[in-house]
Amino acid sequence: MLIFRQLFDPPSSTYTYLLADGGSGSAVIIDPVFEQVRRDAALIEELGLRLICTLETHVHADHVTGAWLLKQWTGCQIALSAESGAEDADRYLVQDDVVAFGSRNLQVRKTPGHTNGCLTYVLDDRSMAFTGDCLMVRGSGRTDFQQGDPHAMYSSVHRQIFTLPDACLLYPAHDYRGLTVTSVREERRFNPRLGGEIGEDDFAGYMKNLRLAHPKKLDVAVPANLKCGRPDGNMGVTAEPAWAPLRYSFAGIWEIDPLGLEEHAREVQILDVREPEEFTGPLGHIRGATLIPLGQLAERAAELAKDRPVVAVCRAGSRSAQATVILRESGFPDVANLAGGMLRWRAEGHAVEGGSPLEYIAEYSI
Ligand SMILES: N[C@@H](CCC(=O)N[C@@H](CS)C(=O)NCC(=O)O)C(=O)O
Ligand SMILES: [Fe+2]
Repeated sequence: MLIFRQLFDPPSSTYTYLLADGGSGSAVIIDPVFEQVRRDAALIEELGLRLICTLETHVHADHVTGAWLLKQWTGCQIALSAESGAEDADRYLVQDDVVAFGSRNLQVRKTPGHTNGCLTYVLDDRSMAFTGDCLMVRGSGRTDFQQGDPHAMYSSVHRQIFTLPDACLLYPAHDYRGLTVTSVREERRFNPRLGGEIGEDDFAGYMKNLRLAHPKKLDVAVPANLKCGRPDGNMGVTAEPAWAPLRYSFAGIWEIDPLGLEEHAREVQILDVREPEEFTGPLGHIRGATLIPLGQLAERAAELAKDRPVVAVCRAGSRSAQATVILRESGFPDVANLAGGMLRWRAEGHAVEGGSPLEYIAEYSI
């Protein structure tokens, strides 16, 4: 079974693709974005996958790749085109190379035109291809900088992409209108720059008159991407919160496990956001917890100190997740959610004030 996810970075309109072999859990990620590495790593962890390789479709001009950072976090390899000019990769890909992940693989096709080192990755059964900034949905990558060449792009599209099966789905590296996917059949017919009877010189004429502004991040992105996204010094690397062992979820919430909270209970403020009758009810509450029901939190957040981390707690961990969002919006820098709430806290045997023994609590009786 193939696991497939299309992820989006709104500031740069970049698509990142996660592909994995369900059997072995081996995964690759195509065109990760530096600022989204935390999100992508959380998804990989939640799906129980092991990242074996990052793949670039090209040296991007509009965002910094997350390849280097993902390698630091997961120990994966970094791969991109042998013609990229980039240093620090583990694997330099050429035409017809095969990138295996478990029992699945991607085949490498050279598709220069946007840059010299542009690659298209084709899934083993030719049902999907990742075209980078070569062929886009009813569009194409620009050809006016980074060794761009409309003649090379025309040939790449016609020889390497339009020769795939009609039904092959095509996934680009960007879309500026929110379009997510297309197919060989559609683009051969309807691509306004390259489809139908449009010839090479028609395409070159079109591309010479695109008149796009240069990407805003060009001067930062290209040098960083020529080092696979390795930042200079510590610049740009967001530090992990150091006050307790936290985990970032794909839902966008920092979480702490019951054991982590037990170990750091003295340094943090525990905020219980349940209703008063729950606070004094059978599940009990954690010693020292401040009770502010979720519905009152936005108005009463000032009752908490901003210079000490806050751990939000509720019954099962969902209302308290929202409490962390409200606290962040109120300017609290260090907040986390108790994963699993009081239910898990009690199930794992941690102490409470008040409450009933587990065997008398309905939630625990089977
Ligand atoms: N406005 C964007 C630039 C977008 C851009 O130039 N995108 C490139 C891909 S790196 C492209 O080929 N665009 C083709 C198009 O928009 O038709 C930015 O500042 O980052
Ligand atoms: Fe690009």
